[in-house]
Amino acid sequence: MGQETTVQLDLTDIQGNILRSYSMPFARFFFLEVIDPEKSRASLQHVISLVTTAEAWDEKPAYTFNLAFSYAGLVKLGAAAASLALFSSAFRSGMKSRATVLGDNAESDPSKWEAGLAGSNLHIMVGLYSQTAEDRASQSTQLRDHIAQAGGSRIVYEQDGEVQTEGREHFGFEDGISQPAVEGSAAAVYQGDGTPLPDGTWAPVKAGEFVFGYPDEAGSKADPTNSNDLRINGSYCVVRKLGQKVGAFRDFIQQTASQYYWDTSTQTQELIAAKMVGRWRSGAPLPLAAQKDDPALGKDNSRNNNFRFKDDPVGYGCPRGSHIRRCNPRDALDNTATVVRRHRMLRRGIAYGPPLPPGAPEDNVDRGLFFVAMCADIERQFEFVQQQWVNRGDFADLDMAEKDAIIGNNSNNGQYSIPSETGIPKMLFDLPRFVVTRGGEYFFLPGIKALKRIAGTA
Ligand code: N7H
Repeated sequence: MGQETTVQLDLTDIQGNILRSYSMPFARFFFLEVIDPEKSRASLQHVISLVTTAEAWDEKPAYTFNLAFSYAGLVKLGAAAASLALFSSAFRSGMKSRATVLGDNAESDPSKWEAGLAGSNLHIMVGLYSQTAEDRASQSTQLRDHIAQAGGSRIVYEQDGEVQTEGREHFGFEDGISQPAVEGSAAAVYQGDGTPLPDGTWAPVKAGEFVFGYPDEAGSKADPTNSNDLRINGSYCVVRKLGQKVGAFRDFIQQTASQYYWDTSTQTQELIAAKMVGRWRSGAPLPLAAQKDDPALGKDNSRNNNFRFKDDPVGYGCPRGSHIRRCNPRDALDNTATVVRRHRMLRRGIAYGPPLPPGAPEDNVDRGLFFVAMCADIERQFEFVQQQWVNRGDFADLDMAEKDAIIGNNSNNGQYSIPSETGIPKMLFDLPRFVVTRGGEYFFLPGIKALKRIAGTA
């Protein structure tokens, strides 16, 4: 990394899933409605000591627990008005009301969301990660018993997540490779994780972009001495259940190979898939492996994120509209020094649902990504990326109508351009939607001290 840091993060107070990916294969998310605030606060008091913090691990635990609250949840639990007023308007409004900004229309419209994930009663989210399915089952039983006995809240929805074979998500790509390096965090970082500097190195992103109470990239920070501020050492947590239409994605790639490349070989289909994401399924990034896959590069964390886009302004290697170039343009935008680093997020999602076996027809079983992302500014980070970079093309000098081919809210009218230095550029039309929003909410992961205040003990 290119810069030394002096920031001391209070790792004992910050919840663990903000600063590090647990990299555990099993997860379960419980969504609770508070029905009796007093009993619910009392039950929270009992579980605070179980919450996994960002402190270093001598040994990786068998499971982890984290607690997050929606704005409606904080209100219901009786947080003080002066504290509530400090939260952002997107968080206070809730995810459903941000449908226009997020592009949640047509099949992703909140009116079509799963009943359990569409209500305004998602007050508390408990995140459980474990190394084994047995631990997930036994810890879930204990949690359900605790909730039933405490009587302050009821479980309204549960969502399981499982890391798929080789860590691949349902479209078959290696996921969870690129994460912003956070200043002062002890999590492992690799070349390419931070902000590109002109000398070829990378600077970690300021902690305040993700955790309240520390300077952000603009030098501002929430006042850690403000006793009303429940945000200190906490982070917003964007939760979205994103269904993936795997059969439609595979069909589209095959049709594109036939229609635009006149060659349906596996090699051509893999190339088209890679051009849409910006990485081969192995994780090897197109800027470092433009012509053919390099699985060894895909696996090598010291190399697989160490790339930039500026030397390829047209996008011959990695298309300007590809998913990774849109979601983190690195040095591709002229004003990159001031802008891109203000729109980062820590991704902590996990796949859900069974895989669709290779070659199998669409079975209409629900599968996808349980998307979880942490940031300190929902509007500027998550919503900006979703609205301006995912669902618009003009920021990259593409057609306004061109959207992210993987997660854009296309309705059989999408377009996607694949430039080529040596052959005919391809302009694909009529892209369907491959990713559908099935529900979600904005949550907040408080620091431990703030948790105690929410539970009424401090
Ligand atoms: Fe994306 N995919 O499997 O195709 N994503 N994503 N994402 N995504 C990334 O670098 C995927 C979604 C980001 O720094 C990879 O870890 C799928 C949303 C960002 O270079 C792959 C879905 C948002 C990055 C996928 C989905 C983002 C990223 C490459 C939904 C934010 C890092 C592997 C079902 C609004 C970019 C990796 C960087 C990478 C896929 C959703 C953002 C393979 C299937 C909603 C910031």
